[in-house]
Amino acid sequence: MTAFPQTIHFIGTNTPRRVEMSVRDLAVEGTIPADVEGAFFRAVPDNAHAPMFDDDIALNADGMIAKFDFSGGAVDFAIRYVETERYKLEREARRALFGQYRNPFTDDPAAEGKDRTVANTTPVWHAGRLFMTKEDGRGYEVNPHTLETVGKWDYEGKLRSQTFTAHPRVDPVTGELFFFGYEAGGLCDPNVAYCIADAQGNLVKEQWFEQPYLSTIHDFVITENYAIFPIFPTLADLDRLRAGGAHWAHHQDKPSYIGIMPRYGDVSEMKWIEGPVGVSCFHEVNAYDDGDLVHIDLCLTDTNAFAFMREAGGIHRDQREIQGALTRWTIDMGKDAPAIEERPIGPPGDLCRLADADQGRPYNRAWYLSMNPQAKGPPMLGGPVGANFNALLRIEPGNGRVTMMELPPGAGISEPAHVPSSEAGHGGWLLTVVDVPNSPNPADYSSEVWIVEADAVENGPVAKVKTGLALRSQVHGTWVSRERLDGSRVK
Ligand code: V55
Ligand code: FE
Repeated sequence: MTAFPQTIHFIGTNTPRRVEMSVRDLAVEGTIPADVEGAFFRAVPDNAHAPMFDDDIALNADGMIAKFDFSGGAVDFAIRYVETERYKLEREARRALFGQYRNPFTDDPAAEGKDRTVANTTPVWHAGRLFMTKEDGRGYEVNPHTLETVGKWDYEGKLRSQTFTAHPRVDPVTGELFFFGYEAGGLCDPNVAYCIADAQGNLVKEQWFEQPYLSTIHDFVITENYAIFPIFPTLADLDRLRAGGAHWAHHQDKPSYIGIMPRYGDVSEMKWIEGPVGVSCFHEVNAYDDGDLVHIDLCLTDTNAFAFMREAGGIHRDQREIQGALTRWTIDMGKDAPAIEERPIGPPGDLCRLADADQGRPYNRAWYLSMNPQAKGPPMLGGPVGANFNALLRIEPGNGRVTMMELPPGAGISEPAHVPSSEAGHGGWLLTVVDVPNSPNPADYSSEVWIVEADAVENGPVAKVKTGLALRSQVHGTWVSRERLDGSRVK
């Protein structure tokens, strides 16, 4: 085993842990609410092997699926690698064969023509199946009980797109899964596949359209009437890839766009609306219709939040200098030439969470992570961009009211999952992993799951699950109720 580079991608909460395990009956402090019955799944990039290149990044690490199972107040933990084609080849070779993030021209010849996806971004639950997803390939189905990999998911051979987003959207009323895949036809293909799977999980629609430039489309949004593709000027280039360069480079001088079409319509109805120049966004909170108006709420920044995507575009700015805001874009679809009207609605931040029932509908609260301006000392190292968030915010987008949950000094927090309550009028619960430092050594911390009342985040946790472990940072997480787990396709 060769050593891991000592960069932000492999230190702090990005320290490679590489351990598959299961632990029963974690220590619980406080009382777990009766509503919290089911599983909190997390997608954790964690390299099985040291990378081929010293400038490798956390987004290129093998996907692990982790599960906190909550049952009658007891909590069990398990974590396993997603056994992708890539993971299995490298395990056999006992070394990395796949090179730079999303650049097949940097691979070992033994990897030629093999599927490069690492399924490391979001656990997705739909129609009784659990998938691990990454936007550069198709999802992998995982057994939600054992975490064994079932295999690559292509809708029984029906899906044409070679890629599947890590951010599909489930309509809470119809149960349909709306999703897309960019670079749908292969590396640097400008086609985007827009797809719908019905509530039973059958692929019922797949249409392809061309985007105005070759951008990374990380997320999208639906409303009751529209499918909306916000795109930002972080672009791919085949010649740069052939020369061994980065997949993505941010272009500070190019505009953003919104592609908007009727959600059950034809891609020929897509309207492209130009947005502000140079901005970036990875996650939209939500969108909804309000007569002819369409409101889209985004975690917007004035440049790309990932240093490696900025640097590939020649943009050299310190992580702490990046500006942004939770931002509302409003479009009047009643106009012949609709334009984007922009206003800030909350502090900067990312890794947002919406109650599932509010998806695509008017809503009055959401949660996301931010930096507490009062926190003393630097943020905890690690996480996808190299610095962890240290505050959980609850926002009421209608009136701008913001409440915050603070963390212990030096702690980092990851994206919360929302658990609805069975009690009428109760806003449910959030589950979030908090990494609490034990010593000045950035790899020495304890990972805890905090259970927080969703409408009273300022009160702090009602219970903490203490793993006694230092877990590697997740990207996204997903809550799946006991009822859904019991109804899984794979038993
Ligand atoms: C993101 C995460 C990815 C990726 C591209 O959070 C974008 C954004 C974990 O992998 O490949
Ligand atoms: Fe994401």
